[in-house]
Amino acid sequence: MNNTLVSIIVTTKDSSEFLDVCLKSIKKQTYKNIELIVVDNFSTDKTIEIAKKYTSKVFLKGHERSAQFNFGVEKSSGKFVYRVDSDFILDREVVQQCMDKINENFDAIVAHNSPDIRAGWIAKIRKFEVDMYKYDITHSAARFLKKEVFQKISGYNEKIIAGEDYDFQNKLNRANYKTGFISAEALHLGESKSFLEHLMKYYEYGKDFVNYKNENKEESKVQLKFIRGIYLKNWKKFIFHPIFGLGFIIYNFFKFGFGGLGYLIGRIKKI
Ligand SMILES: Nc1nc2c(ncn2[C@@H]2O[C@H](COP(=O)(O)OP(=O)(O)OP(=O)(O)O)[C@@H](O)[C@H]2O)c(=O)[nH]1
Ligand SMILES: [Mg+2]
Repeated sequence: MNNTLVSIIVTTKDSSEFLDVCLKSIKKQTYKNIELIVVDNFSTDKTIEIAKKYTSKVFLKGHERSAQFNFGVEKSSGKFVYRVDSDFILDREVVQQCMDKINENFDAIVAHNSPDIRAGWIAKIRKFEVDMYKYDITHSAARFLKKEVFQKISGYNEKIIAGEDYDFQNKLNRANYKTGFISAEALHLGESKSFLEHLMKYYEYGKDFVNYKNENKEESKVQLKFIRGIYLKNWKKFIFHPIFGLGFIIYNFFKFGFGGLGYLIGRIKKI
């Protein structure tokens, strides 16, 4: 049990900007019994070339992250599976901590992803927000879990692109699986550098949120709330960092505006 094989599956699409450092951080894990699988959505950049430097298990498969990860799990040999995005750098202890935690009788584990603030001021505001979600099950999603559990809940819903991680965690919760948290983190390098680019991403995600909402009617009321309980719980953060606090509130109006517009268009298209 202490040296069980862990399958790490990285889904990619034109990911050459960060893939090399991502895969390097997987190779540098203190836990060594790792099978690395890359499932690529027909990239036209150097993604495949980079991936092949680190593993021979590189597959081509569409059409988006959820379907690609499910496919990767089918190809895996590990007892545990771990979904790592191609723009993450893992702390060296992440896999070891996941293993230690899962052996304490958990089924799935959350390693917090924190925005890389070197990307710019939007990433700084995002970090102010996202770090409030560390250890909070409502706004987190497990990516490391027992393969058997992954299969029992039928993996990721392939119809969902935005909010697929929330959907997945909600399925785990409904089936009464136990989710634990670790302190080690993943650094999310792929933060938006321009505000407009970021808002357009939410506009696009908004269009797809119809699918997440349909599957998660109750949970979405809390998970997509404009003013979240977790902000109130972290009120001191807003007092001690007033500029970030105010920046976050303004940013949130824009995010919900663009996301909401996308959502309305998505709904109209569905009708
Ligand atoms: N955009 C996109 N990403 C894909 C696709 N297939 C796999 N991925 C991977 O899905 C993961 C997440 O994609 P990102 O574009 O980084 O999106 P994200 O980080 O979830 O978005 P934010 O958290 O909102 O910044 C990355 O590992 C991508 O390489 C695809 O077809 N399109
Ligand atoms: Mg990303």
